Amino acid sequence: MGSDNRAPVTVVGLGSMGSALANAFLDKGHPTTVWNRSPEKAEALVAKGAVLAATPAEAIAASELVVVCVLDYRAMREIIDSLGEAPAGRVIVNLTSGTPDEARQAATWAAERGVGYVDGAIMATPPMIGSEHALIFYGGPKALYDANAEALASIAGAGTYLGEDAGLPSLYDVALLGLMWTTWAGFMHSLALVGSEQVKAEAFLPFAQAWFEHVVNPEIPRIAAQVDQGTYPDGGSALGMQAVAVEHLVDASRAQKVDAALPEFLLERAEQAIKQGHAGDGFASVYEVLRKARG
Ligand code: FVH
Repeated sequence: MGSDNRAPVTVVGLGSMGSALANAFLDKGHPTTVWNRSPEKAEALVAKGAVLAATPAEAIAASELVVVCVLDYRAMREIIDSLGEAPAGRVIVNLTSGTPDEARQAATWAAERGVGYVDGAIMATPPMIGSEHALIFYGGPKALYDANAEALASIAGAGTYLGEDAGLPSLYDVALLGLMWTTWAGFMHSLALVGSEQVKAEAFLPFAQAWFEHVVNPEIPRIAAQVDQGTYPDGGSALGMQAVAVEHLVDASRAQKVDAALPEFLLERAEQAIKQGHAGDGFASVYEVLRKARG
């Protein structure tokens, strides 16, 4: 499709992310209608060619494809409910972050009203939007996704369809965020430890980077394969031995007067896995403890 016949798009919500989305649609030549609760946030986009709708109903009437990106699902539902009548013939692509349950409830709510609904989770920051590296996960009816995939490629080159289940994008989203935060937390705990002896973070950094490159990252595919197979060969470093090393980490953290909660959590879960019979298995066997909610 040339830029003069790009599909019209409506963007509802012009916070940092919604503005970036609208901006990317405009950059790629989509006739773009926008609406935001605080209309002043639309000024720069209007100067660039966007049409500012006076109401959500007017915005949604303007395009078959309606991208919603507001603070949370409650805000999204408030906006759509304020329409009164269901927006027939529209496809809502909801890029608001939330939980898998919220996404599935929204999909059910949309289906009951005959509204097309695709859920999405943005794994990018606003400056990345429009680039080939921006990743957005999508879930919902495949026909609806396929019909809008070309337009959605304007906001994220790495759009990835996960399947018919609208809850999967949010599940992947929270899983990746959890990975990011726990990795950062582990790094910050290591900095707190060396910092307790006045070692500068930047002096320690090259060792942490090499550790990630040569030890942490290469282990990830092996852990994934073991988790899928449900068997955890120790590879020469059994959990029983590693738990003793984690105990050193707990003891050293306490002795250095550094917050020990993170390694204590790890030790407690490793000890539980050992109690379940995994002392001779690899570290990945802790997965068997983490995957079950504790009563
Ligand atoms: N920004 C980021 O880096 C992350 C990247 C990953 C995905 N998130 C999610 O995107 C959603 C929107 O985030 P945002 O960064 O645009 O957030 P804000 O700049 O705070 O803008 C919030 C917009 O939501 C509107 N809004 C809030 N409550 C209501 C409501 N009750 N009714 C109507 N609109 C509402 C708000 O309007 P206003 O305050 O400007 O009038 C903004 O348009 C979010 O789910 C992130 O988790 C972003």
